[in-house]
Amino acid sequence: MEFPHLQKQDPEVYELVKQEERKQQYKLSMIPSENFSSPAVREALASVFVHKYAEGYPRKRYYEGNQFADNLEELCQKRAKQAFSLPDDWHVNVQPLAGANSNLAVYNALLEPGDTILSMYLPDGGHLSHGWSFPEQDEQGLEGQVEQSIYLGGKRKISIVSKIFKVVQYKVERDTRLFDYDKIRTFAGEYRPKMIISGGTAYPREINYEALAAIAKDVGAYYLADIAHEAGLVAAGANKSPIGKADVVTFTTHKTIRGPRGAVILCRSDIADKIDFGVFPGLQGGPFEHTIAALAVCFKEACTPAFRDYAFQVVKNAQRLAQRLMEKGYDVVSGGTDKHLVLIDMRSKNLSGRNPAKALDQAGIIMNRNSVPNETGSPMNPSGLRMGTPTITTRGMKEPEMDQIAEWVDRVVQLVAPYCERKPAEFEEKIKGMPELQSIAAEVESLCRKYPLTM
Ligand code: DSN
Repeated sequence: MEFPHLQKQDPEVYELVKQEERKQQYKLSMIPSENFSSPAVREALASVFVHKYAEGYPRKRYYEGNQFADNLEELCQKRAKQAFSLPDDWHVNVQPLAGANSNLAVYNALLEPGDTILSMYLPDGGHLSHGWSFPEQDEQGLEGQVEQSIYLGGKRKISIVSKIFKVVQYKVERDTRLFDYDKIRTFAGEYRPKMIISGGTAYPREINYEALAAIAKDVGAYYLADIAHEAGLVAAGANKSPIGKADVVTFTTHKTIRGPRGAVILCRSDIADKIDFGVFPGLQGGPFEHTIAALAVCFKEACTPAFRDYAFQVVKNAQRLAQRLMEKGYDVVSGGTDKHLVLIDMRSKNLSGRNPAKALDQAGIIMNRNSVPNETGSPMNPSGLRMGTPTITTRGMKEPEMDQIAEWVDRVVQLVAPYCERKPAEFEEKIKGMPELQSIAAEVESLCRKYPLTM
């Protein structure tokens, strides 16, 4: 994209934009929650809709001058319905500003302070916006501080959700690192939540939506399926859909669905008024109509055969990557993936996630350190490495490139493993300018040049 006005008026910001652009173009971005949106999405995002205040909902706004914003928001809702094949008795709200807001709005709409939420344990791959509190001090790590299958919350409330509600969290099983739905049923019976939540950031397997919906029904709870990570895969049919099973579905719009940063709530029509009120005026002010413009473009793209092929390839690529890494002796959590992400427990290599992730960045491969099931580390130094295929698949990469990436990951890890015991600053000093890492970075750059991004 050209930025002639920015370049002239503010060269400092312009240069930072260009630096970020170069990084995205010539490094492999493999954070699973990221993606590259199309130029059309970004043009809509930069449009004059950024100037318009539109508090309220289409045809029911608080300010005048919203004729086009109304048409736009209705178009966006219509396209969202198409993209997710929503039944007639489901409703769409495209106004949440971000994923955490969309979840807060749902709690605001359907719960009372002090109610119990049953959600996924954060270190097993849940999400902060589903509630999180630490048992004691986070620096001490979690091992030995929590029960094996259920977490009743700790004294140190990290997320506002844990301050407002009582949050109980189900964990994955120690051996399989998968959910045991019978245990979740037992916990639901015991703790009687008002809401059960599924979804998160690092659970590599599909969720059994039918099972959780049945459990929620039995205990009289709402079931919220947060599909922020999988939304694009669900829209394309590459992952199963919770629509029609859960009562409410939330998702962010910049991950696998490849739109602008934002969020959407889908829900049964009978709770639509509560949900809308929970968003505005319950939580937010004016919606970002420029984001809604970009979202409308994203949903149109998501209905194309090309997007469907893309989503299926995202999964194939992640599965290939997981397979190759397992062949190299890495402990891939749950033995593979059904989705766009691969989670490795680095303890099998006597490593943690932090320093290998730093070294991979030097080699042009951006992944993130992450907690894993049975975590013994701390939030700043967890035991896992998380990687995803959405952005590299957007570039057009397929299975042969996944083989190459697995090779590079392994080369980098082997190269720096002898130094990984060092303190972060010493480690970074040691790897700075390491010729072998630079040489891999050059190989990565030439692969990226073969699969350029449309900037
Ligand atoms: N921060 C996102 C992720 O990386 O998964 C979730 O909010």
